[in-house]
Amino acid sequence: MLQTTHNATCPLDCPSACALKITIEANRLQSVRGNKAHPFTRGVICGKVSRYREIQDGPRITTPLIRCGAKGSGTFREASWDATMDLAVKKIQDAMEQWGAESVFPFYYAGTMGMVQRYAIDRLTHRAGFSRMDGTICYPIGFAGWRAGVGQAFGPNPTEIADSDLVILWGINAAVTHITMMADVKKARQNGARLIVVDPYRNQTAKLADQHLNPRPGTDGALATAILHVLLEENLIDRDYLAKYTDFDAELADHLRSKTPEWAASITGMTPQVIRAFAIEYGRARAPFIRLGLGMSRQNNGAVNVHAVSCLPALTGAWQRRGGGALFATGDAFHLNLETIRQVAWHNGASRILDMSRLGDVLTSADLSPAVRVLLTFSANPAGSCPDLNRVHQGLRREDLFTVVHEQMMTDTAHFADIIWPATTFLEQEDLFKSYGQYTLQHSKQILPPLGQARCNHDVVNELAQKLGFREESFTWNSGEMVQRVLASSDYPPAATWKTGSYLDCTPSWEKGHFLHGFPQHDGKFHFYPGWSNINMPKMPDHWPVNRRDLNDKSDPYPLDFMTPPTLATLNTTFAYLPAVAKRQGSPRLWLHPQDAANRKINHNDTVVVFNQLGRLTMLAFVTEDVRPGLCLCESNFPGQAFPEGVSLNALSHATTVAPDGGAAFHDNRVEVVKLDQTTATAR
Ligand SMILES: Nc1nc2c(c(=O)[nH]1)N[C@H]1C(S)=C(S)[C@@H](COP(=O)(O)OP(=O)(O)OC[C@H]3O[C@@H](n4cnc5c(=O)[nH]c(N)nc54)[C@H](O)[C@@H]3O)O[C@H]1N2
Ligand SMILES: Nc1nc2c(c(=O)[nH]1)N[C@H]1C(S)=C(S)[C@@H](COP(=O)(O)OP(=O)(O)OC[C@H]3O[C@@H](n4cnc5c(=O)[nH]c(N)nc54)[C@H](O)[C@@H]3O)O[C@H]1N2
Ligand code: SF4
Ligand SMILES: [Mo]
Repeated sequence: MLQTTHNATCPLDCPSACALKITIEANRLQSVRGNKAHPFTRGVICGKVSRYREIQDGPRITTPLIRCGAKGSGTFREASWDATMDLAVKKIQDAMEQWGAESVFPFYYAGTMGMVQRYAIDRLTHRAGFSRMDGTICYPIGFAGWRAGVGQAFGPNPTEIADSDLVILWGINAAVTHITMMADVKKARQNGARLIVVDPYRNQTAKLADQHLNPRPGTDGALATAILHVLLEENLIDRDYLAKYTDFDAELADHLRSKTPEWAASITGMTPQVIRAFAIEYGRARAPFIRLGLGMSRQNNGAVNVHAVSCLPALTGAWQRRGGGALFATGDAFHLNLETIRQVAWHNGASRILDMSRLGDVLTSADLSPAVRVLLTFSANPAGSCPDLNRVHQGLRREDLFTVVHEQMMTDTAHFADIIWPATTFLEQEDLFKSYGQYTLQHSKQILPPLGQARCNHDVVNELAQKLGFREESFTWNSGEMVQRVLASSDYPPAATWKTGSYLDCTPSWEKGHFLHGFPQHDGKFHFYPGWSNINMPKMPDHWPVNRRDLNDKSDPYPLDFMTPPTLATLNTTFAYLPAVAKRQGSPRLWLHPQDAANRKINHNDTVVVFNQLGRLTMLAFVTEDVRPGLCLCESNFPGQAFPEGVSLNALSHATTVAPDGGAAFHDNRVEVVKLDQTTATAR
């Protein structure tokens, strides 16, 4: 049989956005490899996507389904697209008539990062006047922190890390979440650079590092501010740079005077000596590079912490040197005009905006008027990924809520559906991709026919819109036309003319990436003064004590910090529903320090119950010194069925709105842990 090889882009919500080489034979996927010619991928991809056949040929949903058992029971019967579409249209029209268009709530995220598929539902939302969604689940906390100082989400090319003499991976578990970048870290080390990882636990990346610094979660603001103090005290600063490129002034110098390593030690749980040595090593390095992660931002004070860390290269002027500076994300470098896809101009501004991170509240609050009656979910698994998950499940169980789920797999969310529509995979649809960790714009054509009756988001949205009576032209274009229109309206050449075949290099110039012509702020300067819109936030780099641990009152009597960072085997909850992956993952394990385990008479592999005011989960104890005393965690992304409670880790995550722009503080929760047999009286 004839084999053919095609270019594609990994569609998953991962900063690497790898360029792929897809081999097919007789309309079946044979292999997925990294594109060796691509300047960032360089032929290396992760194991899970190289095994993508497990999804492509795996337990996919292939026909529309209608619920036939009790809500949430997961029993469905096969139905046709026409019948399910007509039912959905009727439910939407009824809801619009009885309660208004805002009673319909489309919920989506980045199951596919392709612009055309991901944002398709927006134009229907805007045209119909449905409730709009505030997409807070991942990015806004960190971005607010970065934007406060630097201004926009771009910076040096991450491949420049290879030229650094001190690489600092700060709150990013790159060996798991951004493996492609580790190639440049490795090159830097071969050239003699040291690698320091700043992370509350000894994660996969910390295990590879020359040094692991382990502040308590949510204390990076204190650590960074103390480093600023030492740099100033030791005169390891660049005064010319500060004057030309920043808003540094005497008041700030004064403020920093009391922020000693001793002050930070009491907050971070590190020693003053380690903090001072770190600051001096940073100040003396020729070109230190800090890669900040989203992980460190998932705290109630995350924005303040990200901003404080971003101040370090501004104080020393490290930005000016090849291999030096910092990077948080790259997405603002692309300047894509997505209006053709999203049609933001269509909404009249009157329709309300609901916060995706507070879905439990949205679905169960008696105060919301009109209540949500129809929930349409695309490319997202809120019944696994949203905080306060018991409340989300409670809402999804409502008999007066009609839920439509467009999915590839029978996820936790699909279980709660009234209708399930089969979704295509990235190999079965066309799209355009930017990235949040590198600088290439990529185009992927459809390579395989849809499996069964699967359809892409774009086509489903167009059909739904037409059946609802909307006649605008953009509901008639196909995915390929959409790609062309977005490129043309963004002043990019047509994809067919790209010399490399599937990507365009959009890396900012060296001067731009290092902000040598100024920072993208109104005054062209880096802002040590963050100018938060929320007046309760600190005026200058500092520790902001608003985390769960800082509440320290009767409303939060749980003694252990609890985090839920991702693992290598899954990408959020994608892959988690594959039997082979579930087997590889094993049971959920609670990492617990030996001291905390001993205090509770818990032994390795004991069954434990982890609980707080939001819920309880049963797991196996994993007693290890890789977490510090007072911290426990479970590496996340298990399906609900992995726990006897039938609900996943976010049963323990608070859905508190995070300042200044919203978000979910997934790594800022508190719990208590007991051995299973002692729990009945204490845990609920
Ligand atoms: N294999 C795999 N890759 C992924 C994902 C996945 O699920 N699996 N998810 C993708 C997505 S959607 C995203 S957004 C990215 C996220 O990727 P990252 O930016 O790496 O974020 P996390 O993995 O959530 O957390 C990274 C680290 O932050 C640490 N951390 C938590 N709180 C703090 C803190 O207060 N201070 C500091 N210094 N560190 C802290 C955690 O311990 C963790 O080790 O990864 C993407 N890549
Ligand atoms: N405890 C805890 N919770 C977290 C996090 C954490 O670190 N800890 N991380 C958070 C973060 S950073 C994020 S980004 C969110 C992610 O949360 P979600 O956006 O819910 O991400 P996934 O769980 O990957 O779900 C995406 C779903 O989209 C489906 N999908 C893929 N492609 C397509 C397509 O083309 N069309 C359609 N219709 N469906 C498609 C996949 O099958 C998958 O089930 O989770 C958050 N939740
Ligand atoms: S999940 Fe990330 S590392 Fe794996 S192939 Fe996709 S983009 Fe690359
Ligand atoms: Mo994310």
